[in-house]
Amino acid sequence: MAKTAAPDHSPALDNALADHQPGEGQPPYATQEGNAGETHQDAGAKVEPAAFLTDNFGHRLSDNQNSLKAGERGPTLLEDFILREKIFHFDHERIPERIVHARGSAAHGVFEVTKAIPELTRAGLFQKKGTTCPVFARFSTVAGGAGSIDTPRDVRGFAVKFYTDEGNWDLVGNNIPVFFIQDAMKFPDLVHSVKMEADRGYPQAASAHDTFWDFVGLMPETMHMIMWAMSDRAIPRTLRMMQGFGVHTFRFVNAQGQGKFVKFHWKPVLGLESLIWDEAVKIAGADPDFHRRDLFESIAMGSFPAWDLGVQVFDEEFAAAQPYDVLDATKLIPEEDIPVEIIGRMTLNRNVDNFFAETEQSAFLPTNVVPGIDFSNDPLLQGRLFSYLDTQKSRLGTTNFHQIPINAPKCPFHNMQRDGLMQTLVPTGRANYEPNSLKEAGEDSGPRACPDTGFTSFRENGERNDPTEKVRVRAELFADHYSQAALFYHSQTENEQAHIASALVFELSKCAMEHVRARVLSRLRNVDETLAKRVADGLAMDLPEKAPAAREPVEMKPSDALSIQKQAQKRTGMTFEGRKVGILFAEGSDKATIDQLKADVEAAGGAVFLVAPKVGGLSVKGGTLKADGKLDGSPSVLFDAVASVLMPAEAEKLAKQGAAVQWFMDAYGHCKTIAHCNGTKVILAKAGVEPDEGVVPNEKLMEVGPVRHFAREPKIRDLA
Ligand code: HDE
Repeated sequence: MAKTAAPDHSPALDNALADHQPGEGQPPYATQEGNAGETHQDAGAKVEPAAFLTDNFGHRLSDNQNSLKAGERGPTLLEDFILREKIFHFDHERIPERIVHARGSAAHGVFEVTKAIPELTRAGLFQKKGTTCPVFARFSTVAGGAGSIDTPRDVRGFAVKFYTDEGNWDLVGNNIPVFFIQDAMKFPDLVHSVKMEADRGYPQAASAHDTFWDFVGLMPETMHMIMWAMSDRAIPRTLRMMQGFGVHTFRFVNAQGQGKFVKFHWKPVLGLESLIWDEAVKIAGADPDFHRRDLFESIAMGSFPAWDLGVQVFDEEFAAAQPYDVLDATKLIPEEDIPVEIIGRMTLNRNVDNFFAETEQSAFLPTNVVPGIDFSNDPLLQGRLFSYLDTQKSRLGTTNFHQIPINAPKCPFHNMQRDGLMQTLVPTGRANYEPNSLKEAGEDSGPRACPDTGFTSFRENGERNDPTEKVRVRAELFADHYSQAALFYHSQTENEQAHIASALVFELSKCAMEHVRARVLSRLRNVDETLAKRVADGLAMDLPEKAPAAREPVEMKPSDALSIQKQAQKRTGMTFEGRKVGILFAEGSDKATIDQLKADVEAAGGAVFLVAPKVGGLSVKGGTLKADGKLDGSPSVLFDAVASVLMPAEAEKLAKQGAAVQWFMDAYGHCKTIAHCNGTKVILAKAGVEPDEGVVPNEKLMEVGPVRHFAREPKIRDLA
């Protein structure tokens, strides 16, 4: 169905559209010219009117009325992907409604600055009179569900999203300047008490019931707000004639870093108007959508609602002199004490095109502030700073909810956040971390922080002489990055140090960017000069200049607890526990020897895995023996130590097999204990196994244990 442009919308047009049934009496395919939406849709692009009906993947549908059946009266076929997609999508149409403020109506508009206030805030928006920015405003009731009436006695949400050049600023307020509670901790209790009662599921959208008034009676801090909620403010005549308030005390910060407290006010150009309670009740029956319809129709008719944005600005001195705390959201500042200064006007001039895509999916975040607007320590506000991001993720189902067009900023946004459910952006390159030096290799290195123009929190809390400061810094001692790196390195055995050097050489050899290798070497010089030299040699590179240390490292006494090998040397007993020994046997091997080895290892808490050229069962001296694994599928890397029991003739045969030779070569190369019988020697010789303390007759297996014999390593491997 063709989309209706908002300003043309009228009940008459509604009827005309309802009568139009595309598909009925038409050929299955419309003409080529008619298919305006044939081009692909970019993410977030408007769905253009189109003549061809397709499924979600662009396949044209020939019949959208009848499911596919096995014969006229037969069962529906599972094959019917068209039916399945249509029903499946329908099944998933709903998302969780907002926990509070579920019932809302919204519109697009524009905000224009009518008074520049650079002396108060560095926010780009407010630097020049006449600056405009697009806005999206959503008005809501609080307690009722998404389908509830528009005119209950309730607070109204007044949330405005400013799409500024410096990012979104969300002023998420109410039509009442104070709130029920003082601390975020009480919010779930407040909301539970006012929503429909937990056992009976009613009343809907009403505060006139036991639990709410029970809460009120027990929480005297609600009294001020109760005055407002019981006043005519809670039954506005129209959304267009109610005030809005930021409620909390916020902070303006100017380019010099000076801060002032600020409270935000929206004043309706049409003035304030409320209903009489009796009217509100009757309207609830006569037109439950009274406010939604009123907003939509006013805008559609070109009668655009407008509000002036005003500010009450004050300093710490004023705050300290009041008989109330400006951080307490149950208090207002009388306009007689601090007048409201008007700085801009919002005009709502465009209805949403799609209620779900825009109004329902809009996500407001009090944390959306721009440089020059900051928070105060109001404990209610502080709780909100956490809550909204969390709720949007669960309501919209993904951390990428900011990509939904209504939530996306209209200025560019770049960062290294990646992936996640429903990712619609396609970032290119590999700069998904920061810092990076990919630029030095001629690659795109991605965006960087901008200390001058980026958001910085107002440093001094300043409220009631709070001595703490908000800072993004690390304490001075955190600047020592090398002392403990050196401590670790110097605590290792010679062998372990060689492993570290080898690992660095291996890893950096895989690193194709030479400037990166050089930078790491320059840092290693702060850890240990010989290590740096060793690694440089391994890479065939010259040692670069030593990197300057942010803080000179200090000498620390080496610690044996940091070395695996030193720990292993100190360990007594238990060496077989949790370890596995592979025993190689073949045709004719001596079963008694194998059984004895197995029994000894198992008695010591270890496990044995029998390896043979064939698994089905070999005849051995003393019976038949089945292997747990075939030789070429059970390499010695799977075991902590190996043993072998072989008749000389079988050993001769195995010595010609790569798998057998490799079995011992690897065990030797990996510094493992090799216990063996005499017959095995022919394979050991072929595998280059030289006698050492870890190459022992089978009888010595238990004595030596499944430990590593690192003394062997220099013989077999050129350590960097
Ligand atoms: Fe909200 N509030 N709120 N609130 N609030 C939500 O966020 C919350 C409070 C307000 O049109 C939720 O997206 C906590 C004060 C408006 O989409 C949720 C606390 C004020 C809207 C939430 C408060 C508001 C919300 C529900 C106490 C006036 C609707 C869905 C610390 C200044 C925005 C959502 C829209 C919505 C939490 C108190 C205004 C659950 C925890 C005070 C206008 O995140």
